Amino acid sequence: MKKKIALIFGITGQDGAYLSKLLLKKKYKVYGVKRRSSIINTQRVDDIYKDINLKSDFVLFYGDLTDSSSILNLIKKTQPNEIYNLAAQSHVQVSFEVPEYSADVNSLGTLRILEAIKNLNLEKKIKFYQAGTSEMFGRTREKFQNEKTPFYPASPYGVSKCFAHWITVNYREAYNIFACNGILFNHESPIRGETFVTKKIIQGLIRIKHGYQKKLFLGNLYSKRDWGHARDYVEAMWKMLQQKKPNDYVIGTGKTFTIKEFVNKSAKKIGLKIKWVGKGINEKALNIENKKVLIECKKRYFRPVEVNYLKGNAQRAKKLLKWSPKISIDSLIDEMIEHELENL
Ligand code: NAP
Ligand code: G4F
Repeated sequence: MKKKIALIFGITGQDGAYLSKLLLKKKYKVYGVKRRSSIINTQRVDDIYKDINLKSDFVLFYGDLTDSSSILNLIKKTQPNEIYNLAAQSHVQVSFEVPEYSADVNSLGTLRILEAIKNLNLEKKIKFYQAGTSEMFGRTREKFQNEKTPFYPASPYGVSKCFAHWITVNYREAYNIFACNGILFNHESPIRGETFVTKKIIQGLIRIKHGYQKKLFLGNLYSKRDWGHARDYVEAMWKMLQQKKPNDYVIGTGKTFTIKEFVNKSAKKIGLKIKWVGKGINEKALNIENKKVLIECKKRYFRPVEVNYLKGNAQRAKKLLKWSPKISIDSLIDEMIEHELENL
């Protein structure tokens, strides 16, 4: 039987790596798009990558979401059955510093892929997945967010992803493209980027515990996030494209914790006894054993406007995709700690 072909934009990222491994296990041929960088940055997929001169079901090409011609050429060349658009300037805080670039990649990049599918007359052949985000709900006041919750984005990143969401809906309705939006809540893993808060906390606390770092500096301790594991979430992406009809799906755990609760859980598992003192920007965590300050808050890590509360209701995914998260927040933290200890 002919293998299904997947083309993944954002293959070098956290989700790109987990999705590639899932699709290879399902016997797909996986093509991935990587950006040119001055130093090789394929660490997350090095374990499945073979020399380009050898035969392999995992092949990488250069391309960029800001470059329409590279997108068109790659789709033409690879003739995929499924395209996963995971590429993005994905850091919320950074999007306040590079708003125009974030919109170019995240919004127009999505449009460029959809236009390429249309212009190549591949609307009937290709199924398209767009990596949407709970950041689109932003400053919502709803207790749980689902597919019907209105968007109220609170960053250039969130706004750019709203464009990507609606243009995906628009191309589905206008040109009958099988296009799905996954609206994914935060998902983490041992290979999460170092500047996202979960990785930063676990890496920082382990380094402190083993004497490689003195302090950890954080921002807002009181925002709440619904954290799942990337391995579970890429399975939902794939399931969306295996349905009879395209649809949009919220993917989350239905549980939410503050950053401070995440610190407390992680510190306990790492074997650091901490005590919080002070208020606001002066809030600190002390090491109970030697009274040294381990964690401080710094204004630089606070955002111009914050998304205070996210909690997903993934009932549609449960019913239609038969998807629900398997990995708990405690198992996620355990796995991240184990990985960090191995790399210490
Ligand atoms: P990530 O680790 O930051 O990966 C982003 C990927 O996009 C990387 O491969 C990056 O390449 C690539 N990329 C960035 N700019 C590009 C450009 N101009 N052209 C081509 N590729 C580009 O993000 P992730 O956590 O895997 O998330 C995957 C997707 O899901 C993103 O779209 C993100 O916005 C979205 N999302 C993530 C979460 C989450 O909690 N993780 C939740 C909801 C939605 P480099 O490696 O070269 O930087
Ligand atoms: O880990 P974060 O940077 O993730 P954020 O902003 O929720 O965005 C992530 O999840 C989204 C899904 O909802 C994705 F779409 C997006 O691509 C990305 O993957 O921050 C989480 C929370 C925020 O409230 C932030 O203010 O942690 C707070 N925080 C506190 N101190 C910090 C820090 N965040 C970071 N990055 N660094 C800190 O020192």
